[in-house]
Amino acid sequence: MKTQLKNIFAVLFMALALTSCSDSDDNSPINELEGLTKFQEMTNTTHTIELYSHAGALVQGYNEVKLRIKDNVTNQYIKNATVSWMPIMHMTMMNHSCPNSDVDKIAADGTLYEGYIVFQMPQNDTEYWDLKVDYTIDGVDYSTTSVIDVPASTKRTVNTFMGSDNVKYIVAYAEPHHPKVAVNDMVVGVWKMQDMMTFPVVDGYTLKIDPRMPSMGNHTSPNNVHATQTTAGDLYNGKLSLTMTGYWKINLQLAKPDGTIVKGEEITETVTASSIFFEIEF
Ligand SMILES: [Cu+2]
Repeated sequence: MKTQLKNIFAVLFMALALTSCSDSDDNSPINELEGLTKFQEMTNTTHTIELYSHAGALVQGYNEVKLRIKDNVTNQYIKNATVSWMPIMHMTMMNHSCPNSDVDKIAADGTLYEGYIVFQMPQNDTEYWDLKVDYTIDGVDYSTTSVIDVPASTKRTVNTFMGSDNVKYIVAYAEPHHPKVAVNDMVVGVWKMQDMMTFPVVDGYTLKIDPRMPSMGNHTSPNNVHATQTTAGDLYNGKLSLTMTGYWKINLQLAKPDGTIVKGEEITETVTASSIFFEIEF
């Protein structure tokens, strides 16, 4: 049975390899790159780092980024590297980084590594982001740095603010990528700015959500669930209820574990929007 399945997959793989004209030089799992688009290559003398995302681009806000490391000589993808990265924004007066995760291997026998980067500001004419990727293969250290393209988002998906506790926070919208008229699984992130280069995850808070349609009497929706964290260091999970298509403003309040609101306002008859919010339109 196993052999039969293997044969079927082998045939499928060959059919795919014949119909697609590229990427035939690696023996990684067939669906590894499904839904991903390469948006950049970073090359040094020894390797080429391929950067992938669902959208095929980086955006201001939360980005799930995947990468592969190709040996420039053998054209083989490296499966045993240890990888880290450092995004830096080069501004006129200073440099700073942004919230970003560790880079982990997705599957032991695959070639992809993944993590997230939250760009809290977009590039502009004179200020830009670059990404430094450090990696170790068989005890040898390598590095490469490239300028990356981070255009401004038209909808707000990230908020940077000073809390009432004088801590500088960043909250970002990660999912749903493709919102539906439904109760959507929502993923957000909460980080603090410890210094210009260090943005750790904030643990144990609650990001309260109140989605509203400003164009329709500012109505809300039922069955929303505020975003909370299951495991320290992780992103936050909630439920985002969207009862119709269109433009929604997701009003936010960030609450400490003891319930203290450090930023954001409750929506009332007179307060129609919070000072921190996400926007979606679908
Ligand atoms: Cu900046």
